[in-house]
Amino acid sequence: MKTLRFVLGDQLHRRIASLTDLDPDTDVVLMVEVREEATYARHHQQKIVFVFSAMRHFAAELEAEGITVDYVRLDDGDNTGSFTGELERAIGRHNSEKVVVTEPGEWRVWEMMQNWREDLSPSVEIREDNRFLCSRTAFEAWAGDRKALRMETFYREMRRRTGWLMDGKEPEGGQWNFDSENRKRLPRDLAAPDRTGFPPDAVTQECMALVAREFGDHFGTLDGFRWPVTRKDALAALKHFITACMPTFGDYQDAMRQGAPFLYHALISPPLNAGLLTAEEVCRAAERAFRDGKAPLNAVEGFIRQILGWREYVRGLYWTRMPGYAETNALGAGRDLPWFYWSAETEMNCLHQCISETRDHAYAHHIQRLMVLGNFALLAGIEPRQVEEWYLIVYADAYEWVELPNVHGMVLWADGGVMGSKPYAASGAYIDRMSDYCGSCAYDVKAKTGEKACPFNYLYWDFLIRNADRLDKNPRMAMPYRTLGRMSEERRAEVTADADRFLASLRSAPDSAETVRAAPNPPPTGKGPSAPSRARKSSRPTRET
Ligand code: FAD
Ligand code: DLZ
Ligand code: SF4
Repeated sequence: MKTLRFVLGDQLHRRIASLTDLDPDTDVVLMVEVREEATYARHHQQKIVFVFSAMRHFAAELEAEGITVDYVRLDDGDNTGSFTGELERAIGRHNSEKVVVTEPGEWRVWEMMQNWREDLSPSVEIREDNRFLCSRTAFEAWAGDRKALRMETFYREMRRRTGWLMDGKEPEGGQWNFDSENRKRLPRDLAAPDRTGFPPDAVTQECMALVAREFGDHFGTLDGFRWPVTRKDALAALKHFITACMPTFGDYQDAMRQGAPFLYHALISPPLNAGLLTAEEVCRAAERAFRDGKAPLNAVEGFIRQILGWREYVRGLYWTRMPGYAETNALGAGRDLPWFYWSAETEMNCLHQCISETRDHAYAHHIQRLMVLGNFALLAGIEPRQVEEWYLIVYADAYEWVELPNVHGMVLWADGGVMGSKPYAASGAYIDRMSDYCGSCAYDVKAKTGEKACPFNYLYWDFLIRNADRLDKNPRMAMPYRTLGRMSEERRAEVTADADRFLASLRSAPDSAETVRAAPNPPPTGKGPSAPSRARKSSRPTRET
């Protein structure tokens, strides 16, 4: 039977479910570069280059094995621009009797696949994505009727299930979690390790030229592109991380330093999410480093928890709760995304640094995403949809299955506590403790009120005041609300006045044409000059607050 095996741009693994029983004599692998995928969210330029170049390399590797690949390039004159259009054309070209796909990473594409099953004449088989350590069905069984789905409970179950970092039935070292030993301040004289960058080869350079031509008005710069685009290079990046960074990963996992965007982080999320690496081999490599005495338990446990725990957990949560998950807005946040998220033009140095690094590398590490960029969006009460669209656009590793729970649940608490028992709200003191940003800031992190005070300081209390009716009964928020209760009326009024003044000064569109030119490739925002490309369709249930 002539089977058409459709592989998407984030499914680039030789043993992906849709390729397992491939017959090179009869079957054709279909891969397509389509405008719709590059623009449903106006992705960072580096993200598009990464996906296209990784797809082209993967196709070449399959061909080198003797497999027939039908690869449609973006600039192919007949390209219809969408998955559905290209699949229909390919079915006609190959007279296919059957189509095999692997389930996608986004609800949007899942809905498309359901339509293919109904509308197309060859049968369409959708296979479970075999790259994850917990299947959608296994997660649903674990979730059952639980109201709150806590990562820590899930993670322990996964440790038992895989046997990783286990000593018989007990966790290695007698504890499940070693975070009390992690998350130290970075000593000033400690130099961050070199990053293994992969200079663009000829294929990547061709993709860079294409993206500059077709998507040059998208957010982000291309010059610093150093992502691994083949499995070979992704494995080299993993090896470098395990030997050079893993031993210190836990200690400085939460640290931030001006001019050092990568520190001890793995930089593997784009290749991992695209299929160039698997979660299993990454976790096994980390565990081996511990067993061989090359990395301490606090570091290895902390790292494995990110993948076996957080990564699997957010995916399970996404598929269990979609499509309704994206629609909630538990804190009723409705402010527009400030323009500086695109231009990096803000006097708040921490935000300026994190946004500039995001623009230059399509990357920011976890704490920058959570405690600087996310914390600001939470405290300022920015509308979840606009924040989510921003995160989906700007990071090379962003796909909705992983971006949405992290932003909607972890950062914005828009799910009302499904994911986290309380919002991760913090004042400037946290950023000052974990970074050197405050030393070069126009604001004073120690000042609590007034024009020069760090905006995080009064926004934090203003957030608690604004959301008292939603949060003050939360047992995990008892302490800050007790402190707020002791605050004088005069001080509360100062907080509110500072916050109102500051929030009123935020612009959701560029101030002037001058600013537009100054901003690198400013994309249209939700309220900006041109209409937004909505990441998600409006076919969802109506918003609850
Ligand atoms: P490291 O810090 O070295 O961690 C190792 C690996 O652990 C990562 O590669 C990643 O695969 C996994 N991991 C760690 N934390 C998480 C997490 N919370 N959820 C899922 N996986 C995790 N990660 C994405 O892959 N795509 C996203 O779109 C994404 N959006 C995020 C948005 C917000 C607001 C936050 C707070 C986190 C987000 N993350 C996302 C998780 C995390 O920030 C990135 O995975 C990490 O920064 C990638 O860099 P790294 O490979 O150097 O990670
Ligand atoms: C992110 C992305 C981009 C920019 N372009 C393509 C593409 O042209 N072709 C393709 O197969 N995949 C692309 N992707 C990845 C898809 O968006 C991803 O497969 C879906 O979002 C499902 O996770
Ligand atoms: Fe950020 Fe406040 Fe520190 Fe400035 S003072 S860098 S705004 S935390």
